[in-house]
Amino acid sequence: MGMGSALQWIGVVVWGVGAGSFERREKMAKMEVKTSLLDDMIGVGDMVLLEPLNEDSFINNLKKRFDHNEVYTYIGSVVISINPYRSLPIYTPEKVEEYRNRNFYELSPHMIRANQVTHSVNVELVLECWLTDHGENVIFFYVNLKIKGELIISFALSDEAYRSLRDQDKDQCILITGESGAGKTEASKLVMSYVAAVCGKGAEVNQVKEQLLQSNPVLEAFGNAKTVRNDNSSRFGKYMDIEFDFKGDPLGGVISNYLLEKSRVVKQPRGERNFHIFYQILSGASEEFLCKLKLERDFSRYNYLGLDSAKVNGVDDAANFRTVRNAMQIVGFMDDETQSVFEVVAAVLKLGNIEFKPESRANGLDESKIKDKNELKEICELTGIDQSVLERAFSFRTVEAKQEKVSTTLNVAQAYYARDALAKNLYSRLFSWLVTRINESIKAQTKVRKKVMGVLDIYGFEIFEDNSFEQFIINYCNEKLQQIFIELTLKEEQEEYIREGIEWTNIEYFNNAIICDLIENNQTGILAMLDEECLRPGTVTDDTFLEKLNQVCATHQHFESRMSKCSRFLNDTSLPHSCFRIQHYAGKVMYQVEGFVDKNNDLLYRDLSQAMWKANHSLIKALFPEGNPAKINLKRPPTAGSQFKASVATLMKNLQTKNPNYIRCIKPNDKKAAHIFNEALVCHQIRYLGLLENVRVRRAGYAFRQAYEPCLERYKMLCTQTWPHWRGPARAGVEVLFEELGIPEEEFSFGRSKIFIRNPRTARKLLRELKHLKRCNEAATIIAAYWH
Ligand code: AD9
Ligand code: MG
Repeated sequence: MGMGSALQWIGVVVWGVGAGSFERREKMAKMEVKTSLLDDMIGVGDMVLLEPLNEDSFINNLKKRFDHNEVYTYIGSVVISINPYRSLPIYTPEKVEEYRNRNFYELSPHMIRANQVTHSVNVELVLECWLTDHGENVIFFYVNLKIKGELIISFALSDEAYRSLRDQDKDQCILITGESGAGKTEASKLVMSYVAAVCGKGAEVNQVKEQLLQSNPVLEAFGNAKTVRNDNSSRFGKYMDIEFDFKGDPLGGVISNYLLEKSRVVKQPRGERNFHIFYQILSGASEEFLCKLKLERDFSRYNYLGLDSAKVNGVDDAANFRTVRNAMQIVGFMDDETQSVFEVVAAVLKLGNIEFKPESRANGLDESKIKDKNELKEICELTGIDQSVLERAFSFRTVEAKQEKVSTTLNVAQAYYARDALAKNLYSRLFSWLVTRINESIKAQTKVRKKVMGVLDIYGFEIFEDNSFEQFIINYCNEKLQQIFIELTLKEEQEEYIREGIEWTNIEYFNNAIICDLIENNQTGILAMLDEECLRPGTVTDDTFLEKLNQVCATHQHFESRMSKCSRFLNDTSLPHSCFRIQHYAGKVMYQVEGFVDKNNDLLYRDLSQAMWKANHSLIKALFPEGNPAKINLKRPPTAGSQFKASVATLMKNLQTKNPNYIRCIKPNDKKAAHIFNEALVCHQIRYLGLLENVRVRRAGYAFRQAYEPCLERYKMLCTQTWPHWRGPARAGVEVLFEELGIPEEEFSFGRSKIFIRNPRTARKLLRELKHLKRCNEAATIIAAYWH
């Protein structure tokens, strides 16, 4: 007997028996009862299956799950994640055991302990499988992070991204969105841990993985801070490409950082802190190291460290300092580099203690003088900056134009401005340097063709009491991410049905493109007007900028201001004259216009950059290349806003070339507290994230789709007429296949180039039968070989 026919014969017979088997049907029925009981109790795992679907049932389902420690819920392949604000004892060993010996493909949803356990230090990553309802990618892995046997957190999704990356040769990106404190950064670290746990082994690969993971504590120490919304708030945007070889082993990574909130270096809102690293160094460094850095342990000695909230509950700054130093070592910082980095940190902290006093000059003007030169002297000793040059740079400003050089004296206010500008620049440039340095270590060493998985973790949408340029930039970035979500999941999905000629009733959703346009339009956008104002000759102030906004944006639906010509807001006393308000997709935010011009200009007097460039300190010198007199550039550097806009545009382009996977993080309460599920707050987030619309599109739509050729190729062995060869057009083959399988007509639609399957269960059934058949065929192969 030929091998091909043996396969076919046994395959077809077993398929027939399998499908009708009483025992199997009974098992399935039992499972379904069990699943629905479970759904009643803990809510459904996938909102697509929720009955009935409305806002109340949606929130109720999330709440049920949250109360049962189920913080992840799907909308198709989008993951909703609710911040539990505590360690999660989600999956008890008994539960795992209960499911353990079940047939993998029969249970839904189902968790089964997988065979892979990875140990790293005292942290154990246990991989477990979870069967979900979706399309081809039926199996999601959970990564359960356990410390000393106790489950700390569990995470799904990245498996789908990782496997499509490995198996379908498609670059992936994981977009993590949600407001400040919703859990984005934690999620992004779990994705990275997951990837590290599942892919490749061996010393070289392990080093790459370890370095990728250890870049996190370093960047968090320098780029995160306590805010009123989040004790570990990211104050920069981060996008990391993890690169893999053809086997799916990691080769390295590249990190891009987006605009650090540098104003925090010199001033923090009430109840907030400066960047973690300052507190870590003062708490965790040895006496000897502090002495070397000319620092004192006492936080209150430093003007740049806000007084009222220096200690954060549950945060051990000293221990974190050791973690950061250790991480720097693993990432590959040499000892002298680490030393230089901390010298810069110390210098920044000490700069804040330099104070100025006015001194009258003969011409009647006040000139600023340093009150006590001790701090200045120590900074200069620490950093190799020439003391007299720095002192002069705090008293005079030189303006160079073509052939001329004009020196003017600084008054006290200007001297403070110069000091703070220097501190902010030193720190933010140090931060960018750290990213570059980490990239040097983690970049892929080989030039083989790579596949990429991008992970985006930005600062979340923010509304504070006082919102300034920084919040404006952060919220703009969030608008752009919402826009890409809309484009790819709500708009694109619906447009595909229309393109494919599938009957479709449009589902309405709010498209925030209009708000993005208000901010970024090249002619009339707020950023363009801010730039125009900054570059305009004559007296430019925040008020003239606001006037300009009022002229241009007055009639825009999402812009509000009391000075605008539009009378809508003239009597709105909640809106002061010095503010404008934007109705963002996630809520209304009132921005204080004060500081916009200045922060956008981001001026550093040339005398200061030259003083830095002259420093006998290779790191500081490298941070201020424009201070080199030989490279004087009279052109204005691009403004902060335009740089940010350009880098966000590049990021969006990059993301659009990849297959997106979403984690939509939700904050359950405003108290940073466990167990509290504030329905109103969750409802607000669900609305602005467009999650209900997301489910509606998924439900009215088709869970699974595939072009005719690959679909036929994949499933043809399930049908006697299409196996082993189908001679006609692929579409006709799929028609025959579906008819023979007895799939009800309402379950699928034939598009122009693809088959669309409505119910995930149908897609799953196909796959289940295929797997079943394949297993039988393996048996057949063995039997056939035996008979020969
Ligand atoms: V921001 O936009 O950077 O201000 P994120 O990044 O969204 O914000 P983050 O991940 O930092 O929030 O989470 C805030 C805090 O919530 C963390 O410090 C944890 O204490 C807590 N958290 C978040 N996710 C989890 C989780 N999956 N399990 C337990 C969590 N705690
Ligand atoms: Mg964060």
